[in-house]
Amino acid sequence: MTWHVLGAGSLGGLWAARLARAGQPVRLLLRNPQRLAQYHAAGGLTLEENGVRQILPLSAEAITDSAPIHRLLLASKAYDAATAARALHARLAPGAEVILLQNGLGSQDQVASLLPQARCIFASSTEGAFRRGDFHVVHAGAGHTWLGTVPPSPAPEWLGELAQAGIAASWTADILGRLWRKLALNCAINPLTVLYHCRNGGLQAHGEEVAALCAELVALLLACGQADAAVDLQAEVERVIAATAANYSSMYQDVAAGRRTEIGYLLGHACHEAAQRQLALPRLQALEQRLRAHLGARGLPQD
Ligand code: NAD
Ligand code: KPL
Repeated sequence: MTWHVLGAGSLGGLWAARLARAGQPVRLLLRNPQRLAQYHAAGGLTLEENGVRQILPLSAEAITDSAPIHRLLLASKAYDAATAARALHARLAPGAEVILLQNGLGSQDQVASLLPQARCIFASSTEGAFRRGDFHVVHAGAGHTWLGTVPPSPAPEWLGELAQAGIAASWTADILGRLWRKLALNCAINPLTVLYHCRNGGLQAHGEEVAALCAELVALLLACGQADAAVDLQAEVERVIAATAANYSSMYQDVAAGRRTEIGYLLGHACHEAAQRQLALPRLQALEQRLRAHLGARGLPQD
């Protein structure tokens, strides 16, 4: 079974390169024929790990091709996932499996409703990768990927292919809990690093604010039926801040580089879910407003 991978960015490129190196059939799905021509001119996808660069001439095609897709890894940003799903709708075979590798929440449901013929598998990953340039991916930090469906279902047999390819992954019956927990961590850390213009460790000077946000996030998780994701949230946030003290958060890096953030699927989703439940979370709502204003002042999308 061919692994179709959209897009050829950081995580998509990392998975595609690893699967192909393990002998799995992989085809990259590129935005249009021009992008495909650029890919061919680059000679393939470059994966850089531990300072070693390897060019992998993976097969690729434009998303506008017509061959049916049976297994898709959708590895776009959350705000691009629905557009990509619409573009691929006609190509997805009945019963196709679609792995949704988006951070945050909200995009998975959008895609699942656009692709009723597919089995959508949600993923939450702690891998670290970035793009050094077009079709050039750097694996910056080993992590783990959790996969599962809503409602829970048995693991697919290809899970073993991931292990053979060196992709550390586990199947979970509680993928929503995993996604909510990561969303809560991101909401407690990332926006403040943008507003205080600091590394994650800089938040140690704002302990009270972090604690107050964690208390509201716990209230939200409980209201959303995510009690397991709420356990010891503040302690884990403090652990992550200490363990990643020298790092800039992903949202900080996006803003610094003038890139769109995934705010709509992180803090925006949290505030939306609170509003749906008429749950007053003043700190979180004020944080969302401050962050949106900050993004707007820099000419960046506020959603
Ligand atoms: P990325 O921007 O590096 O890659 C996304 C790719 O998708 C880009 O190459 C883009 O051109 C492509 N794309 C988007 N729409 C497309 C379309 N319609 N047709 C073809 N290609 C399309 O993003 P990323 O860092 O790989 O992140 C993907 C998701 O994984 C995000 O939600 C992110 O938060 C999450 N994540 C990333 C990391 C990481 O270390 N990079 C870690 C954990 C989670
Ligand atoms: O995932 C992160 C990010 O930067 O996006 C951490 C390190 C957990 C900070 O929220």
